[in-house]
Amino acid sequence: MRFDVITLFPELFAPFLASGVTRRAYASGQVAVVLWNPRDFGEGNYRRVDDRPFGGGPGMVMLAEPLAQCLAAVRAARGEPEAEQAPLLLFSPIGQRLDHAGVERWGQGPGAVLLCGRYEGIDQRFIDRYVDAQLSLGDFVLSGGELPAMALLDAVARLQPGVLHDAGSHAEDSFNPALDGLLDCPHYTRPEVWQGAGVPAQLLSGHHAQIAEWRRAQRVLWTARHRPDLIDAARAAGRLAPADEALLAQEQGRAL
Ligand code: 9WO
Repeated sequence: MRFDVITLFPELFAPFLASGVTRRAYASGQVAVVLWNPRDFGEGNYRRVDDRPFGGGPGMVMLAEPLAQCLAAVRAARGEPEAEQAPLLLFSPIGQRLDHAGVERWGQGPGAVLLCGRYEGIDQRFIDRYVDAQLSLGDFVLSGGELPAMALLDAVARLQPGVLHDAGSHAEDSFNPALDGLLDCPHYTRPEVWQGAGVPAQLLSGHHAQIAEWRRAQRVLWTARHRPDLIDAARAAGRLAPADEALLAQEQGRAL
């Protein structure tokens, strides 16, 4: 699939696209990323992309016209028939919260066009006319939409076949509803004792069934403690086994 990213700071993406387990997905075009700078479509000799807000106030607002021209160039390059156009996504705190289901939704099919805002924001008329969905990472404000765009790209890229070293790896991720929507279990590596702290004996036992049972119990108990909402969702979806319920009942008895 293909993502076109509209950003005044395309250089922020270079080290991100060239690093980590996802690098090959971008380099091979498995997740193709094409960067576009609205400044290339800016107004006048200074290639202006922003202006002062009507009504006054601090800061600058991104001009609609350079964004519209940039988007037209993106649409032409993608060459999609109008009915099959990839969605234009804007990252903003007023958007719908991005979660695993959203990553799967936006990371399928043709991909998407990602618009990264800067300054105080974007002329609302451009948003009303062209933006298909607004996505939020949470209730906080950034200085630009680039980090959320990279977050979506990263989450999409690691779901692609062959990106993670071992094929089972992301099947076991937290928030993968195909599994059970529970949090991951804690991880340990060498040394066996670090600053006086040991490693759970089950992990050192070499008994695969015992290890799997311990990990499942940890996932259930950690999720119950840290994200009880996810336990409720897992139960509602029928993803908790009788053994999980027994464990939770036992833990609740201990807490009372
Ligand atoms: C900022 C903002 C703040 C309160 C209510 C609505 C808002 N919209 C925006 C906005 O679209 N800002 C643009 C993108 C321009 C300034 C930097 N931008 C931004 C995106 N800041 N923070 C985000 C963001 C995106 C996704 N998840 C969390 C924060």
